[in-house]
Amino acid sequence: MSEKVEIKAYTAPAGGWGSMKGLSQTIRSQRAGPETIAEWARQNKPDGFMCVSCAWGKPAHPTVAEFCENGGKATAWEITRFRTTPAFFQKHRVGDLLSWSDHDLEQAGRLTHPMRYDAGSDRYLAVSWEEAFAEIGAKLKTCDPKKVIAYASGRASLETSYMWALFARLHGHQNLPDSSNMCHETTSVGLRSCIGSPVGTIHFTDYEKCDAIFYFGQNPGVNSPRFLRPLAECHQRGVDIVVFNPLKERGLERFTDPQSPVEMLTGKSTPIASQYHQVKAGGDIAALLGMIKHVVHLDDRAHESGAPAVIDHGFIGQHTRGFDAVAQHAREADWAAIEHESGLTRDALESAAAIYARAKAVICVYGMGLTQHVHGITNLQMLVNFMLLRGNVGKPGAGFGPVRGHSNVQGQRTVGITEKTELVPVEQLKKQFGFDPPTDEGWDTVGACEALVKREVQAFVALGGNFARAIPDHRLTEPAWADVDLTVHIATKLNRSHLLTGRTCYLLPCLGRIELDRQKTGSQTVTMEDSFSRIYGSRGRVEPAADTLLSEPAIIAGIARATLPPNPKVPWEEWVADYSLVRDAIETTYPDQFARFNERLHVPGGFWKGVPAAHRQWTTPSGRAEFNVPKVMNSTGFEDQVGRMRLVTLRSNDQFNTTIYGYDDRFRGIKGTRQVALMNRLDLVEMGLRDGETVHLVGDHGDNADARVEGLRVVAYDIPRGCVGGYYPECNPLIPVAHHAEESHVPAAKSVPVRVERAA
Ligand SMILES: Nc1nc2c(c(=O)[nH]1)N[C@H]1C(S)=C(S)[C@@H](COP(=O)(O)OP(=O)(O)OC[C@H]3O[C@@H](n4cnc5c(=O)[nH]c(N)nc54)[C@H](O)[C@@H]3O)O[C@H]1N2
Ligand SMILES: Nc1nc2c(c(=O)[nH]1)N[C@H]1C(S)=C(S)[C@@H](COP(=O)(O)OP(=O)(O)OC[C@H]3O[C@@H](n4cnc5c(=O)[nH]c(N)nc54)[C@H](O)[C@@H]3O)O[C@H]1N2
Ligand SMILES: [Mo]
Repeated sequence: MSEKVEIKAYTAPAGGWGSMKGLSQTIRSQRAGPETIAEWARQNKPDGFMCVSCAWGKPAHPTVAEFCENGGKATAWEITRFRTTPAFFQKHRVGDLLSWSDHDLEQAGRLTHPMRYDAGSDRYLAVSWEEAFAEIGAKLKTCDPKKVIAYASGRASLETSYMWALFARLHGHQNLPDSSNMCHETTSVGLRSCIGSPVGTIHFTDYEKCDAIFYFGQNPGVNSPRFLRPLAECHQRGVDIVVFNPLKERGLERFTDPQSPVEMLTGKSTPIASQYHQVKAGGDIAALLGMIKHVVHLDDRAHESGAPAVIDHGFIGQHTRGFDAVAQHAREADWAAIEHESGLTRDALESAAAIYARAKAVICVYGMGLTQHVHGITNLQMLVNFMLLRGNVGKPGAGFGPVRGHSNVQGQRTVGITEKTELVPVEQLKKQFGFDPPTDEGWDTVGACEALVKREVQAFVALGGNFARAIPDHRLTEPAWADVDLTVHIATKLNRSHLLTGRTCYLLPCLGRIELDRQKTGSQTVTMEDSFSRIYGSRGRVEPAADTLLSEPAIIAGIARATLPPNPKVPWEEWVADYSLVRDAIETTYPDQFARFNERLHVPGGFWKGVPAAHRQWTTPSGRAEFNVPKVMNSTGFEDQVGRMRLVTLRSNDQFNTTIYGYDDRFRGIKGTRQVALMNRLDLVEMGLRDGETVHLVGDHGDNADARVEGLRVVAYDIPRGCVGGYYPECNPLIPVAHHAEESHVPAAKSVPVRVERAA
């Protein structure tokens, strides 16, 4: 906690002066110089660098300031004046740093030197890069490759990610969990099984062509604020925006464009949602079923009266499979059950469905509110059912718009970071690099957590991120790190994962994307893929935080050369000298998606890697888009019981994942603390609790009945009954490792069974 706690409803729109103030606070807190302002001007521009925050699209014709409050914060946070030097580690023992908050650890600044943990003094000590690579390589050589994990957070470039995945496979494993496993893996698995393509199907320009948007469980005001302007433009064009979210998120209610002098000076704002449905956490399956039921009903009625059909039977006959069973299931569904499970009334769902039934082109947007549930796949299947009814995929202005998280998380999967053999061009790799890639399935994030808890992991090497903090069940996972032989973290800033040291432990500082990356052939460009499957070049220009830093490709090459026998087909050193050679290798491995890669990387607006479903090519086993009858009525994966609440873990406006910029969640009116439990007023009355009182959240799942997060302040909040909101990652100890999405294994962080206990 950094400042005075203040909890007061915030009434201003998203964007506007509030976002300006948010930016200036970050500039001050990072002592950022004029270069930060200069970099903001280059952010997300064709000749600039691609934002290190989210994966939102980079338009071909950017605005003057193509960055948002949170992208601006991310830039200032990376090019901060603060440094975490060897002197810092001399001063602070690891045992002491363990008591620091996530905010304070990263606030210490950019890491500058390679460091090795010394258990005797409980300190990190500076080492040379040569020593670090030599020891890491020697240890990795002695490990059973099947017990080595190579984690990747979704920020690393396509070049880095390709080298990373190749290094793992050359070593003999594909234990390649990545942040996507905690995020949109439900999209990868769910969309692939229904429409063949594992990613969104829309183009950026489809927002100019749609006439309705159905918007589930994504918070653009905080997590993708550059989306707010297209949304406001949609509203101004008369597009209906129908939102499903347990919380009233300000960015979905109204927005003032900070780049519009008129709006800024007059205080005018544009409303966003035309309907806002506060669905229960885990209630989307029922909400979608209710809407499907109504559309089927309207279509049946039209059929009887000879009026034009409401459902696109032509599309369904030509392109899909399984419609009749879903239509029949919807006809038979009981409104009382739908209302109970969704927390929404029949009237509300029918009026939402009426918008859908008359819209000619619908985009469906979604985020973690659908993917992070035990039955997240069923959420997506229901979304697909809904969209197929009127052929809303593969036509202008229509399709799926999952909003991805990390700036290159989608791209990492494209270039081989996956534990699944069927997604890897094994024969091509074999030919290209002359080795036999492993074909047994590797560990994903849940697999890695289970192996960790069972003490099966020999080495854990992380390309960025804060794995230990982002994963579930810290109670079981945190103590397990001490039993890992080798932990290695390639990172820009200090975080808690670096303090949970293995028997041998290295912390390797790298360049950030905004920094100039000088190699033998000159300064280098890297590439990213955004939420719209478009690929862009990104060039850093800022002087590196220290001259002792290496680039991520150089660090991977250093470790790989020390670990693997020489292979003339894998020219690590030449790749590091010239990243365009890595792009050539990527093009050879994935010729369809990366044709003429080096030529096209500076095309304004990026180049499109191609998504078959966007052309109505269904690469499913049946060759058709699949309807699926839901087997469950909600996505929680547990029974309702008296006293059991659904915990929804949330991001504040002042964080990027486990990076906590500050303690001001402006839109929710919570300042100075993250130790809160947001609850419905009626639940408080029923439990005899007062607003502002201190409570504990206690696990209520067979696997974590003794997990607790203590000392939370109750905030009476506009949230459906039976739900409680708390912050991620503070509430992660309450999520059991086993509580994850079926099939995709994404931890089910949006409905966790908990009980609320009054503090004594
Ligand atoms: N500033 C900033 N930007 C970020 C991030 C960040 O932390 N900070 N993180 C990045 C990453 S990695 C990701 S994955 C994305 C995450 O971006 P989002 O997908 O927006 O993720 P969350 O904020 O976790 O949750 C999204 C919304 O889901 C709602 N929700 C919860 N449960 C349910 C439910 O059962 N049904 C429905 N319909 N809604 C529900 C919540 O109220 C919340 O508004 O953002 C990326 N961008
Ligand atoms: N309860 C709950 N848990 C969740 C979620 C949730 O909604 N609820 N969301 C999940 C999601 S969607 C995600 S994506 C994960 C996030 O999990 P991660 O991606 O592992 O976590 P981050 O917080 O993004 O990682 C921050 C760290 O990345 C490092 N870093 C920053 N920039 C760079 C760089 O350029 N290079 C390198 N090498 N390192 C860098 C810094 O050291 C920083 O401390 O968390 C998941 N966990
Ligand atoms: Mo994410």
